[in-house]
Amino acid sequence: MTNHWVDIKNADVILVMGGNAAEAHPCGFKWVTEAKAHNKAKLVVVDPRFTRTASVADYYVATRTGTDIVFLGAIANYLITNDKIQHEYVRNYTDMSFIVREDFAFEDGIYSGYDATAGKYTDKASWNYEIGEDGYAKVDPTMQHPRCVYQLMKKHYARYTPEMVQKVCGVSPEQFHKVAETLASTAVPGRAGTILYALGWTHHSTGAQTIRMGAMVQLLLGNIGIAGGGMNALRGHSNIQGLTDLGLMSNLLPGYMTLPFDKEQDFDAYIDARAPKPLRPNQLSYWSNYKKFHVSFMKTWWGDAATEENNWAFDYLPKLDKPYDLLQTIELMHQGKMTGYFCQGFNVLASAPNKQKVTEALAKLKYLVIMDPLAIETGEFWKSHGEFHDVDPTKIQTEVFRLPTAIFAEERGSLVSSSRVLQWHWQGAEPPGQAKGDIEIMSGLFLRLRKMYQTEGGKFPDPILNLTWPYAQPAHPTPEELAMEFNGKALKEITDPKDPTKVLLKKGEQLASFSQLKDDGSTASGCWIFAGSWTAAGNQMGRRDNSDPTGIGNTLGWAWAWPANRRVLYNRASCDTQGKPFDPTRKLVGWNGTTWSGADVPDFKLDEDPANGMNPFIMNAEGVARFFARGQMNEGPFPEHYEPFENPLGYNPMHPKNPKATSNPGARVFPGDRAQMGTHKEFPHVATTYRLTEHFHFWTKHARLNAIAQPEQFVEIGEALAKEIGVVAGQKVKVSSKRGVIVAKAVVTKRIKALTIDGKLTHTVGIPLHFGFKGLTKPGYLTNTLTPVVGDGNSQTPEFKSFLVKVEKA
Ligand SMILES: Nc1nc2c(c(=O)[nH]1)N[C@H]1C(S)=C(S)[C@@H](COP(=O)(O)OP(=O)(O)OC[C@H]3O[C@@H](n4cnc5c(=O)[nH]c(N)nc54)[C@H](O)[C@@H]3O)O[C@H]1N2
Ligand SMILES: Nc1nc2c(c(=O)[nH]1)N[C@H]1C(S)=C(S)[C@@H](COP(=O)(O)OP(=O)(O)OC[C@H]3O[C@@H](n4cnc5c(=O)[nH]c(N)nc54)[C@H](O)[C@@H]3O)O[C@H]1N2
Ligand SMILES: [Mo]
Repeated sequence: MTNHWVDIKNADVILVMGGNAAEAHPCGFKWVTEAKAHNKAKLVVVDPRFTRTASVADYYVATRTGTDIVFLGAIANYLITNDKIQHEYVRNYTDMSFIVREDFAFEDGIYSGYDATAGKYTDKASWNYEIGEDGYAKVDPTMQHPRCVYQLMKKHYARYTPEMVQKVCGVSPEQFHKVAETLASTAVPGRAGTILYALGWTHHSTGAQTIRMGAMVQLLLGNIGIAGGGMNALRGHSNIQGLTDLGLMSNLLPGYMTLPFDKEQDFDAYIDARAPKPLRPNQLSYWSNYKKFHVSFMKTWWGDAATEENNWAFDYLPKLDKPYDLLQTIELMHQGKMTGYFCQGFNVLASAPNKQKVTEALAKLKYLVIMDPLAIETGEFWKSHGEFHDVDPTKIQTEVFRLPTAIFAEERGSLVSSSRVLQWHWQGAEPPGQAKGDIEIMSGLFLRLRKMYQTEGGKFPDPILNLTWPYAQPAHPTPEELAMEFNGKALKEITDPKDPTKVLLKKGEQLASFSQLKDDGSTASGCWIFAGSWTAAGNQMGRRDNSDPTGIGNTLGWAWAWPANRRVLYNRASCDTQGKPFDPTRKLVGWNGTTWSGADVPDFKLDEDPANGMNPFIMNAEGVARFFARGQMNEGPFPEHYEPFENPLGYNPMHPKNPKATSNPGARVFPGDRAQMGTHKEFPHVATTYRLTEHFHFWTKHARLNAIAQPEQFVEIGEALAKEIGVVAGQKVKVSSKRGVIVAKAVVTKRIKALTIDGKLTHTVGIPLHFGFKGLTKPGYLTNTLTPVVGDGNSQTPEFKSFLVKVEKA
């Protein structure tokens, strides 16, 4: 979240689109209720299903899955053509005035740099600003230049009309206008609007661009960086925010640093590529400090073995030939290229797309290790529960090891919430039986591996042998020791550069903030954005002071938020160029003539005089927010609508004559998976998968009360479809896709309506994801028996929310 849960109460308009907060985030949703009760906020919900969130909305619109870029693109068009934009904000704080290169082009769904034979983008150089000889991007403050971002964007979204929304999404122009007008009411400085989203936006082959499109709408309205505004991703597992913060993705290092690619063998070039110089005069470009974050991280992992002479052990880092995301991993496993697989807190058989492929892949492993408190489906994948497919268990050689682990309530430590708040929690119970904590298991593995390298050698033992392991009991590192290591400390005495007699940090002292990090090896920090969470004053995550002097809800004494305990990112943008809050009644920060201060930690240098012209988006080299993604996105600088890989029409209604632009040209599909895509002729119904409040994924079916509340798999179908296939509520239906078949009870509902898409009546089918063959619910099929394997163009998140099936009476 750019903002945080409590801040939702400050909104005048709340758009929930691409998520179902009332059911998947029921506790956080109370802040929507607060905004409605105390602020007369309007709640707008856009979802293919009438959910419990929709049931309390002021306005609900049913739409087709996978088409939100059309809806939001049309909102952008509406705001621009009806002049409903926050002018001062857009002019000063975005790239609207930046001039784009002459060779940039867009035609019939495809951008410049596309290789038609290869079917992909091979040259993204034209997706950039025009850079002058001084190294700065060229701008036209009048925004009249035909190639400035404003003019290009206006032209790009002119095609996104209410009529197009009707054709593609199945939403009438009246419904569209009602949503557009409600959102547009927040374009004035005195009104705030927020967007809450989750998987209905991410689980698509165009997920990342859908989120960008939402952010673009928020920028036009001046809703980023203000109280009651923002782009708010409602995250999933309780600590999934912490997972990405700590870099537990195959291409990341902690604090959103990135691993080098294999063509990046040179350390200085690796750093330079990630530490951009400012693209406009007087801008900060905060990532230019990358080397400080990186060297401090390397000192944490490799201590004295990371020296200036060996480029801080740069050679120890793996260099990526390609991303090793989930879909890639399963593909390699399926090709028989993997020996072993660790499933730690992950039920891959249930949660990854195309269960048949996952089963075949796991069957090719030599060993599979499950670290989980429960006996999960993945550990018994060989039992072949499918009635329609699966593998022959007598031919499987995979050895499965089960290591029973503790669960979070049986451990102490910190969890990072969607609000970026690191909150310390205490142990509630002892783990049962032989269960051990994850830290203990991983430490045991590491110590044994290190011993093997010590005694037997190995190809490249240095990274293992030199890894720091500074814990009092090596087999039992404590959560406190790890938390202090993530925060970081001074490795030498650090003095004030302006006054060397002044000692800022003693040797060994915990860092107070990431502004103290150095690139000369004198500081260590395991995760630079966490610096400040455990300082010399102790554990900041354990703080429980909920005082809120201004009433705006920031509670700066409650736990600790990254970065720097800031609760609203980009909060400098809540003020005009002179540093005066746009809305004094919702003041976050302001300039008082000598310093920035307010109800939040300013997202700015505290003594930065606004007269110097530094802009609020300090993480971007241009200092402003981007409508035009330069090289950053894989399918082009402006979000464009592409159909889901399985779609009910067989063409893209925005580019009906260009098959290359039917689905996202930037998405990745492996050849074997492409052959497993179905067409609307065989599979005429659109399917989407989702959560129920009564279950948490695949675990709570092991708990009796939850199993009683929702005892067995069902499929939701609309009344029109039920009539068409001759099914009444409670009867069984067979749902097939190109990948497999499930059988479940039909719930016939008014909550899902058939939509008319480009003249064609289209039915949507809703399938909850929680059921399987382990636990106390009625044994049944895994929902992911049906889903296709295709990753979003940037994140490689699977397209779980839009694919094709055929529903029949069983
Ligand atoms: N009770 C419960 N709560 C949970 C979880 C759980 O298992 N159970 N899981 C947690 C996790 S890990 C996560 S990631 C979050 C997920 O939180 P959500 O994303 O809110 O959960 P889903 O139920 O998958 O809801 C997605 C919603 O998006 C809608 N949708 C599908 N496609 C589209 C589309 O193209 N456009 C729009 N506008 N809407 C679409 C669906 O109809 C559905 O209502 O929930 C978390 N909270
Ligand atoms: N079709 C479809 N598929 C989906 C989705 C969808 O919407 N539709 N949603 C996707 C999303 S957003 C998510 S997040 C995934 C969820 O997929 P998974 O993460 O695979 O599902 P969970 O059941 O949450 O698995 C987590 C496991 O961690 C175990 N666990 C709990 N605490 C601990 C602990 O302290 N240590 C260890 N080692 N284990 C622990 C639990 O018992 C559980 O088995 O599913 C994805 N798959
Ligand atoms: Mo999730």
